[in-house]
Amino acid sequence: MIRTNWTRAEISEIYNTPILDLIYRAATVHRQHNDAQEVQVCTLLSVKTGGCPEDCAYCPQAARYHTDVKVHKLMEVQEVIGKALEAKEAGSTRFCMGAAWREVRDNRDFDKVLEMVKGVSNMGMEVCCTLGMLTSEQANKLKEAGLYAYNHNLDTSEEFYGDVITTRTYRDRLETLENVRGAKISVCSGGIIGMGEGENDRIGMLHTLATLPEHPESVPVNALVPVEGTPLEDQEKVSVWEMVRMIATARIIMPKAMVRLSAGRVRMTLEEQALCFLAGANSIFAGDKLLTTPNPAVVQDQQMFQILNLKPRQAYKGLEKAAIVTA
Ligand code: SAM
Ligand code: DTB
Ligand code: SF4
Repeated sequence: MIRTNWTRAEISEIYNTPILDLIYRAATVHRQHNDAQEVQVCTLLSVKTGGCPEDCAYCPQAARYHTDVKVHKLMEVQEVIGKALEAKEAGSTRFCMGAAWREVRDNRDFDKVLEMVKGVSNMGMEVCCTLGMLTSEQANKLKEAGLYAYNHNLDTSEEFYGDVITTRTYRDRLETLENVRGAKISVCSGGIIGMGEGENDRIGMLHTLATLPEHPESVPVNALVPVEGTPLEDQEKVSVWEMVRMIATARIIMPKAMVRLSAGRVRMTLEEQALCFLAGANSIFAGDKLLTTPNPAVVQDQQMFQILNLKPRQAYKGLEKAAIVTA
C-alpha cells in the first residue's frame, strides 16, 4: 500500500486529475490511513536569525539581501525553553527551532542547541530542528540529546534548484536527509510553491520525496511568502488550487506522512484552508510568527479548529515517549 517506486508520469497524472476528483481521491486516501479530524499543531522559533551566507532567493535571512530582518545571535537556552512552554500552553505538541545557518558547526553554539533540544524534549513536546546541513555525527548527537525530527527541505525540483539557490547543491540536501535518517531521526522535508517554478518542477520535487528509500514522516508545503529585498519579492501569489493540488498529490503518494500546510496561511481564508485539510493536510504552524514572517493569530486558528471540527494531535502519537527519549 505504501509505495516508494512511483514514476514521474504517475505522479503527473495524479497532479493533473480534474480538481474535484483529485480532492475526493486524496480525502479518501487520507481517511483510509489517518484520522482526518486530527491536525498536528507545531510552533516555530527562530533561535538564530539572519546573517546567513547562503543565497536562497526566497529567504529574508540571507545576509546578501537587504531585508527588514534584524540579525540576532543564538538565543539563550532558558529563553528558548520559556518560548517552548508558552507554545505548549497554547496547544502545540511540536516545537521546531530554526537557525539561519548554512550548516551546523561543531562549536559552542551547537552545544547550546543540544541543551535546547534536551530541555524541550523533557517537556514532553516533539522537538524538531532546522539548522542547515548536518553530518552523520552531528545527527547522532542531536538524536542523543532527544531530537525527534529534523526539517530540511528540498524546496523544489532538482532541475529548478539552481535557479533558486547556487551556494549548495541538491545532492548536499539529499545527503543531509540520509544522515538524519541514518541517526533514526524523523524526517521532515518538503518545499515551496510560487517561486516561478513550472508544474513539472512541483511534480519533480514530489517524485524525489516519494521515491526516497522511506517517505519523510512530515512534508511541509509552503506557499512563498514574498519578502521585500529578496530576489523573489515580486512573485505573484499562487492560487489556492495549486496549493490544493500539491497537498492532495502528496497525500495520495505518501499516504501516511503528515502533510503540513505551512507558510502562506496569512493570505488564505478559512474556506481555502478547509479545502487544504479536505485534500489531506493534517498539520499547521501556529503562533503569530513563522520564523520571521507573520502567521495567523492563535485565537483565529482555535476558532478555525472549532468551526471545522478539527482536534489537535497528541505528541508522540502511537509511540512510547520514554522509549524515544532514552533510545
Ligand atoms: N537555514 C536552514 C536551511 O535553510 O535549511 C533552516 C532554516 S530555513 C529558513 C527553512 C525553510 O524555510 C527553507 O528551506 C524554506 O523552505 C522555508 N522558507 C524560507 N523562507 C521562506 C519564504 N519566504 N516563504 C516560504 N518558505 C520559506
Ligand atoms: C518549513 O517548511 N516551513 C517553515 C519551517 N519549515 C522551518 C519555515 C517557513 C519560513 C517562512 C519565512 C519566514 O517566516 O522567515
Ligand atoms: Fe540561509 Fe536557510 Fe535562509 Fe537559505 S533558507 S538563506 S540556508 S536561512
